[in-house]
Amino acid sequence: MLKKVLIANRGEIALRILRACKEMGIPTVAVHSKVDRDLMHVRLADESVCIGGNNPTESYLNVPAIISAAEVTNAEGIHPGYGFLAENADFAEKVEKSGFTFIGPSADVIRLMGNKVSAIQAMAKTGVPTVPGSDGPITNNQDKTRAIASVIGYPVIIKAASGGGGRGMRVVNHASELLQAIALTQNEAKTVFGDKTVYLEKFLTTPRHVEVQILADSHGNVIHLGDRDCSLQRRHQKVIEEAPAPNIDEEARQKVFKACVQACKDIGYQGAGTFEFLYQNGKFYFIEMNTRIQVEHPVTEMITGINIVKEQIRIASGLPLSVTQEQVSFKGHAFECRINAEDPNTFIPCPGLVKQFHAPGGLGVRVDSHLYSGYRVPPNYDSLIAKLICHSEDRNSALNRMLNALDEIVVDGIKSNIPLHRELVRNEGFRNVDFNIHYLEKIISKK
Ligand code: MV4
Repeated sequence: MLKKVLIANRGEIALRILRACKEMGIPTVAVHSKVDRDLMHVRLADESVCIGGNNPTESYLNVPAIISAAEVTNAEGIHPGYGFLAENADFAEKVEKSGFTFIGPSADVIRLMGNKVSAIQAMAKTGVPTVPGSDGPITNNQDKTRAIASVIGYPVIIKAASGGGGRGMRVVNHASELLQAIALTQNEAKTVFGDKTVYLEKFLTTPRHVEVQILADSHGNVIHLGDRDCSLQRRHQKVIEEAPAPNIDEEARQKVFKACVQACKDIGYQGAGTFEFLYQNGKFYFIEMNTRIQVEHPVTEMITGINIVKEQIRIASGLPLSVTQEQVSFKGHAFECRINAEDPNTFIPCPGLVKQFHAPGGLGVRVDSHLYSGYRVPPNYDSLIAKLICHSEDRNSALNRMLNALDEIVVDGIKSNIPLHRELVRNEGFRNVDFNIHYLEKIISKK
């Protein structure tokens, strides 16, 4: 087992990782920016190092500072959490070259998945269903590009190979707009990512976002932990997630689980990973793979009883997964509400002093949060302050449990999106699983 783990992140996920380490008896190192010295996990860690200023580039993105902190504290593993350096292949490589263990997949696999064109090609090759598209980068051959789009049929979507998570995309409704849209997306991609490569896909108009969690160890064992629905989102920020994804065609689902497991074996995946799909008319279409622990992993933990962060640490330590696929069972239904420090109507971030924090409780209620009464939410980072997770035997009772928990929770002193969650959990379309990726933005625009 890793002898000491450095947590290269902040907020709730840093605390989540710290808790896993403590349960496993692994000493921890917290690294933090100046303003983050009062974070909950910094207080609880065995050691802490201030690695720089409040701007993320000076601290949580500061690779030499993080590696130096690992050196002076004699850490063995480095957990990147999500965001920041979590999917930075160069960071993973530098961590390993400096003699530490990156808690995540190899730099090569991160790189393969970071380029969306190579990711899709790798997936298509192993039998994961993909979106009909250009099967590679768009070339300079404009006649060929026009032909591809017209065979696929409009609308199509142009995406940057170095994009992902909703950055660098453009929908094209008519052939007359195709070439200009490609040129615009290429220019933006060049500016934002330093890579003008773009590709083309059929644009699915009303899909749901369904993703599959997998775990793969260094002994060739690969398992899936089922799926999650993350369709309720605004501007590519997820707001409520659930597991399992409701109303999914069971045959298509089992087939896609198998394909994801096989894909991990074929590409030599190691660690926790998520396959992102669009799901429409009973079919799955792969769009991207995430090579990190995800914000919404707790809903999967609640229905499987498997501690995904502990499995990540076991895998990085060279140990086998603690369970086989046959030992994984799915029980009940779970939701996660992302509580953000923001205005519930305008979505403008609202950092500041949390005068009072009260966490809800009871059977099947989980709160992943670094908040405490008297904590000041700094303005420098993302506005996620708590994840409220409720589990129960079925979807409806889990929603009712969430309603209670949302009534109990108190975050005083700053604005939060708790009022929005109270509304969403009562929303008829949401309760009836009558939604897609556009549903939340439609609700908001009607208010
Ligand atoms: C799409 C799509 C429709 N058709 N691709 C947005 C984020 C990035 N991960 C991929 N995205 C999309 N790709 C095709 N071929 C619609 C989206 C999309 C979306 C996807 C998942 C969750 C929310 C979304 C919101 C808007 C658009």
